[in-house]
Amino acid sequence: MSRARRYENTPDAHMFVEVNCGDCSSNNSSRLSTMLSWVFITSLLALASSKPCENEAANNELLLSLNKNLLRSLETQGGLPNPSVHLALRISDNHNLAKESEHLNRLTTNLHNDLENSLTNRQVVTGILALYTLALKSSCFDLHTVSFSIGETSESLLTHLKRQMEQEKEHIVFSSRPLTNYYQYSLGVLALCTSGVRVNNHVTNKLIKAVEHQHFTHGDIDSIDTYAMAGMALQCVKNGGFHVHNAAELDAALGKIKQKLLSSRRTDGHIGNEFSTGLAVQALLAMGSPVADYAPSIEAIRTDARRNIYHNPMGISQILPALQQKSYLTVKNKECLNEDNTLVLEPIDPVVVLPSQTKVTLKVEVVKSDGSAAVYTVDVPKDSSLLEALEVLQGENVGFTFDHESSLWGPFLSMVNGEQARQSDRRFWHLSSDDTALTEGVSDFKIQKAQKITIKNTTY
Ligand code: B12
Repeated sequence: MSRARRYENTPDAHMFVEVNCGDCSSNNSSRLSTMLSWVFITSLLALASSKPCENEAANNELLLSLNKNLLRSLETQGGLPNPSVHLALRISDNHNLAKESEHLNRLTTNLHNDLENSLTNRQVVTGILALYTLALKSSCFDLHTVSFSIGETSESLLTHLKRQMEQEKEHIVFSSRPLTNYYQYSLGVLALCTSGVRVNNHVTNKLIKAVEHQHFTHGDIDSIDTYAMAGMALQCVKNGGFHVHNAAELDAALGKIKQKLLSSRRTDGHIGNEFSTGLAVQALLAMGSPVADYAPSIEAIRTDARRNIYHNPMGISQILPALQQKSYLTVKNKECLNEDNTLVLEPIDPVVVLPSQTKVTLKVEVVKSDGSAAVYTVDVPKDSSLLEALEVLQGENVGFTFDHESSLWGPFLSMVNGEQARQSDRRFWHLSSDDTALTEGVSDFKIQKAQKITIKNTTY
């Protein structure tokens, strides 16, 4: 049984002109057709000049197909509507306004009610509240009309978000960490700022200090996603002129973030990994970086997308704005006027994927918090997800049990062999394959070969 919620800079003005395909329909060949010797040369020239056009057409096709996949996910994903997906669809250049408006209705009813319950139960839901705010703002929804009723009191969404940020800030004062994490803290600053709310200087300062002290980690490595989100949040604060008090410190933090992102760029263009590169590009765009700083990373994202790396709607929602050279800051000035309405979903034939006949042997090692380890072996069909493999193993009644919570990214492994890795204790079940950390979770990671999966109760 799974617990928790169920989910299914103006520098945008930087136009990223990478190819010039204005001369695509060259008609030189007709004039030279009588001169046989020239035919060969002109054909070659035509081929060369059509390449940029082909590239541009292929890139546009890719964008459209990712956009459609995201739109399709609104129908295929069960559970609560996903505000991050809504945000990406709304920032996009191509729209299906009817489907987006239907999704907006689901957000303002289903997600809204779920958030109201969480707030009633005094839960800290900073990140999802911030994403909800950004999603509404991206649809030009009047945020002042949105409120939550807790007991007898009704207060606006923005008041609740500000209060959550105060709680997070107080927690940082006592333990140097927010109640949730700095990614969500940054989302909170970004959502308030893009909604035109003056962000409390103390709240911003805590983020600036965290950048200074490099407090952004993901397990035991740097969290590029968090640097990127903090970059967008602080750039918004800077653009809003909210932080005149400590302008030099704010600039220093932005400089440090930019440096971190650029120094984390791999030779293949990725900044961090495949799943942080989209946010990193968005942050560089927001911070007004020159095209050369992010062009290789956009190319890396395109290559990944063509290899179908981004099948999780969350992944697509974070790269799609970057591929269109936009960042989440766009929502600040969004007017929702004269929008395109040409995105249509062609019916697709349902594909029945039969389990592979080929079996692969998986070793599953569980390392509990006291260091004790247990190893299991299970044969599963090739291309099974890790989740499916763990289900098979659990079904064999050999002492292995597990449970998961749902999240925007899908099932998050929370309990193994009766032991919870509690986020309140800053612990989680870390996943690795043959000693290399997985970059995907249990439902996305596919078993393609025999390997040892280690699930280790780890602190972060
Ligand atoms: C903070 C964080 C964590 C924290 C979460 C706890 C906490 N309270 O801070 C910790 C360190 C525990 C963590 C763990 C993992 N994470 Co993480 N995490 C993030 C981060 C930076 C922010 C998530 C967040 O707060 N979102 C905002 C809120 C509003 O959304 P939410 O869905 O409610 O958030 C919850 C879930 O996202 C969940 N969660 C966090 N990571 C992951 C990963 C997966 C696969 C799932 C299903 C859920 C999940 O924890 C969040 C807080 O409760 C994202 C970055 C990003 N780009 O999204 C990476 C990110 C989601 N994580 C990622 C990964 C790979 C992992 C691990 C699989 C790493 C590993 N090898 O073990 C594990 C999860 C293993 C498991 N038990 O199932 C990838 C996912 C990529 C993908 N294609 O699936 C991301 C995108 C980072 C990256 N660029 O690689 N993570």
